[in-house]
Amino acid sequence: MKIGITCYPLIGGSGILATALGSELARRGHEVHFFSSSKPVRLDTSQPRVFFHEVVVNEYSLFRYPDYTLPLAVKMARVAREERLDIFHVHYAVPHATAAYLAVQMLGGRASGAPKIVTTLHGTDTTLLGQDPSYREAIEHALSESEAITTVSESLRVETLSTFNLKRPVEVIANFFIPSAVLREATEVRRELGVSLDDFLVVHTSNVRPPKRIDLLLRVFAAAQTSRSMRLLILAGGSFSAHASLLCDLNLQDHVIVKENVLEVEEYLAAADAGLYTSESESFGLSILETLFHAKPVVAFRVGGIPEVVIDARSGFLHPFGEIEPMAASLQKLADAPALAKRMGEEGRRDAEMRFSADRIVPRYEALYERPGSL
Ligand code: GMT
Repeated sequence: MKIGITCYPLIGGSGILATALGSELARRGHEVHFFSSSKPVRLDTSQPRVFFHEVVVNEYSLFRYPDYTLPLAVKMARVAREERLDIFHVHYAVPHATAAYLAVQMLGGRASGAPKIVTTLHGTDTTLLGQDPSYREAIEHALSESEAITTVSESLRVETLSTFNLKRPVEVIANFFIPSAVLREATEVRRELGVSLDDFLVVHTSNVRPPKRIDLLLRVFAAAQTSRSMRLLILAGGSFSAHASLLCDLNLQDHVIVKENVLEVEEYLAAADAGLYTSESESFGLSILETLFHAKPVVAFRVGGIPEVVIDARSGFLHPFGEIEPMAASLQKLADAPALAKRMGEEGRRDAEMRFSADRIVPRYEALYERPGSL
């Protein structure tokens, strides 16, 4: 098939997932066309059957705010016409699902053979923008014009159904992950970080935006005292400056290592002993899945879709949101019992491979694309 994928290009779960999906579809013989404002960070355009179409935004002086939706819709319509695309698969509803609808209308509608729209909701497009009166109706409209709607977890499906008035089913297709070969040995990575092999290295990777609750991350870590020296590595997909003062207030400067805008997170995940995640809301937690794939147990709050990814007491420890002391105690438990941490990590990897591998998930999207249209 010929599939158009629209996503955000930056470090963020929806763009990362869309990029992995497109690459995997191309590997399986489909032709994949990406639409975004710049090349998605993990996209390799040297792969066969993968194309990237940059959406250029003009900053006309009359516009107080630059408009992205219309140039995106025009680009999607033009490429669909020239390349005869079968599918528009948009990741994150705003504004991608609306742009897909406009593109289909520009092409004369579905009856004229315009691509089928598949919308995958990733989280904040429902949980945040879906609650915003300036967006809710537009999202609901775009979803009702999508041939298929998917969410990345059951928790997000339930929230989507209670947020929007939808007349079509919402299907859950979970995220997947394909670990790449880790090139540097753990010892080398730890040497770079100044972390000894005896230290218990806890890793956190996220875009460090407000829902990730970096304040709680630092407080949990500060509360976790153990007989073993413990270090925290934060791989921040953005600037960490907003959190620097709390780091000092908690006297953690010598225990926390912050690396900003690291694109290759996997070698750090592989070199760590456990993952720590303190989001207040998370539809799935792709970073958590990446951590599990590297055989590290995860300590996290039991929010959103996280319990669908981490199995409490098997691949990690989950606690009610905001409970700092029990979270810290779980970290201590793992640090003080390396065999337990290793066993839980292995269990997590086995479980992740069984439930969230590309071979399990990607055929579900292919089946959706092939299903006869319903609009
Ligand atoms: O807010 C973010 O974390 C970014 C957002 C995105 O769309 O890039 O992440 C969402 O999508 C990811 C991929 O499906 C999920 O793993 C994240 O849990 C989800 N974030 C939230 O729900 C807050």
